[in-house]
Amino acid sequence: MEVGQPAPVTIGTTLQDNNGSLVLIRARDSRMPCCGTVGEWRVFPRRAGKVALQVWRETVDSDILVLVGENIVETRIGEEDIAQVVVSVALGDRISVDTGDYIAWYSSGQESVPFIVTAVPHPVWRFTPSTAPSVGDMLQLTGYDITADREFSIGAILAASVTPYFTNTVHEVTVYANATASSIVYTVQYTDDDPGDIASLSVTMGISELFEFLSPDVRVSGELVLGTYVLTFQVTDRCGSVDTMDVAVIVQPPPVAITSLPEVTSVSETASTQTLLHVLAFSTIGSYTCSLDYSPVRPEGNPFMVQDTPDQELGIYLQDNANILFNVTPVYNVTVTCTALTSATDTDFLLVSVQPNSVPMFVNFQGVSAEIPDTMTAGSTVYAVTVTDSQPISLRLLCDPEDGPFTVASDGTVILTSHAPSAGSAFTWIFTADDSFDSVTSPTVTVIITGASVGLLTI
Ligand SMILES: [Ca+2]
Ligand SMILES: [Ca+2]
Repeated sequence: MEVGQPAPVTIGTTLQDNNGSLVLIRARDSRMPCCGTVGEWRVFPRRAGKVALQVWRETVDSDILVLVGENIVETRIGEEDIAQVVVSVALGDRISVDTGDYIAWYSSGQESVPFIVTAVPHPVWRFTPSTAPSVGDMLQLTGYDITADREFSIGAILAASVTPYFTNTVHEVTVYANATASSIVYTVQYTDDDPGDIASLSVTMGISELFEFLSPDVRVSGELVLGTYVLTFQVTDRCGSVDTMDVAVIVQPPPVAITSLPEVTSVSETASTQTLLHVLAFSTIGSYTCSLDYSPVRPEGNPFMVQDTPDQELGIYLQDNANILFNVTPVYNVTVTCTALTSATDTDFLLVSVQPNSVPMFVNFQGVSAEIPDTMTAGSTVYAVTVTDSQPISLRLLCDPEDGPFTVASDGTVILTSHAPSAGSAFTWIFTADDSFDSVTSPTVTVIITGASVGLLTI
């Protein structure tokens, strides 16, 4: 849209003989017809020098104007009085104008914009400020006279206000359901490529029951409920150009944590009954459902399980007859995933190392040969072995020939089951100790029955 003269070169050639004057046309055709920016100035300079092309705006008092903005155009010596100068204003330098703003110009040197006297009223104010006006300066019109009814060789083309826009790059945020009122959830960012519009941008948010908008921040306003909420924002510049942005706010359950994990524990490969390996603890005490995964997997399936402990806590157990063999898998990595009633979950790990069985050991072995007097009677103790193991041991005595009258008691003592055989009889014994996991045999013991005259000898 045009304001002022669309073809200034066709307007007048007369120059005012002034220095440092500010000229303001207060006629209707020199007022901005709409909201927008000055995209182009058109001027016909008849003298070299700098001219500040300005826009002034009425304040509450229509006789007091404020300088909204200016663009400086410089005409070098040799360039003056030749042609109309068209100044295309870069986007970032455009003056934001409102309907009714006035065109004016200030020349620090001699006046360079020519005029022609009009027959119709076309009021022009002329001032000679002591210094060049700066943006924001006020101008009191009262008391100044209209210089004359004149048309000047100056005009402008208005550009539409460019649409403001949001600069946020993230459009989805997560907030925990226990976020307290007034916590900031999101901050909108926006701008306008019309620099003069930025200060006047206004942003609104659509109605939300859970969130409130205190520009530029979105805050929690009530008790949050799980779900996804789309908030719609609108940024509007002073000319009414609008941009919108949707932001999804996802309300998630407050986080939970398995505080007792990660952990390392061990269990013997001999464990054959359900064995508690670990009691789970959680950061927010409550009701949890847990599942287990494990590796390496095995054909027999998961040897571990979750169930309540006697204290009504959650425990990770080795199952009955889990049959975990150290030689097959020395360590299991158990993945524990627990979910609270809020549906918040956490996953952590329990390393279970398998302890190999300690094999029973024969200690305090009396020797690999023994002599038993033929005078010994049934019930007599004739030999003793000791076996150590952490588990209960079953001991067996293999006698050759097998009809030898010997038996081994659970404490390792060998007892005659009848009167000693006749002198010269010989036997061999082999003891077997079994912890129900591993079976160990002793060295062979050679047994000789000696006559009474020989006496009791032990080698
Ligand atoms: Ca704008
Ligand atoms: Ca053992």
